[in-house]
Amino acid sequence: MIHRVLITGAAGGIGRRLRLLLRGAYPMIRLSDRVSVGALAPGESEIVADLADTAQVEQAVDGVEGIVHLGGISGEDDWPNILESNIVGTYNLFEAARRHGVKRVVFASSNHAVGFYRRRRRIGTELPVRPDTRYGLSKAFGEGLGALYADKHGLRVLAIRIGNFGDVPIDKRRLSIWIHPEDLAQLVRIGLDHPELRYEIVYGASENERGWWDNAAAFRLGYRPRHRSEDHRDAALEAQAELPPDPVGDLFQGGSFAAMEFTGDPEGRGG
Ligand code: 15L
Repeated sequence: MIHRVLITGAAGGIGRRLRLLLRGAYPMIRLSDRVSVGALAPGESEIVADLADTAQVEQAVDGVEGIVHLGGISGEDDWPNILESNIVGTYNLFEAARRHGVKRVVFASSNHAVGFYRRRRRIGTELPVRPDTRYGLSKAFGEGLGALYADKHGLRVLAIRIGNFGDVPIDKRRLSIWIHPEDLAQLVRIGLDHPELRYEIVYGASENERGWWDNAAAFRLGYRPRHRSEDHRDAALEAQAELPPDPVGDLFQGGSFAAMEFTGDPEGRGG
């Protein structure tokens, strides 16, 4: 049983929601970000830390048993920023976890690790990664790092390829990849608590009838999403009708991320 949990990136959009949803589930939750997370509730503590600074990361992980690693950049950026926040930062986090005997890490990966698969394909977690951005590539790196630390050092790791996090799916693509905050909280708790977890990649998706992902690994671990994207279909499709077509993005699962900086002809590209 995990008692002491660190959440990195706790001041971000996902972090703020998960903080509320995990409240009370673990006796001590330490919240970390580069900025303060604000007033603390009973059972919460805070440490302001920069993931690129090894000494600060060591302090942040000291004494915790589980980590929910949400910290880093959550969209495309230039290489020096991705390198520092998502590659070096995630390495520092896993390395500090090993040194401090942390038992589990739940890693916030992203659908953009596989964003260059075509929308007509249904993909599981055993295909090679097809990152659609430097950001997606950094998430693939984090998944690999998790595998290394699980296999070499016995850390238990769940990498969640989060789709689109929010209260409702906001367009057609998001009907396929949406995850409600409560469903993500359920997956995070599986990552922190499931006795048989060693290393697993799962998709962070609610029950999405139009989904592109085979989430058998999550279901095997007991995941039962409670939210259905089709319940929001009309609003999402209305919102989609207001958007201009995206000749590249509409072909690929990663959408506009795949289209960013794209050069040439999409014919024959992607997986
Ligand atoms: C992500 O990984 C991003 O963090 C988020 O901002 C969304 O853009 C999401 O993917 C998405 O694909 O909709």
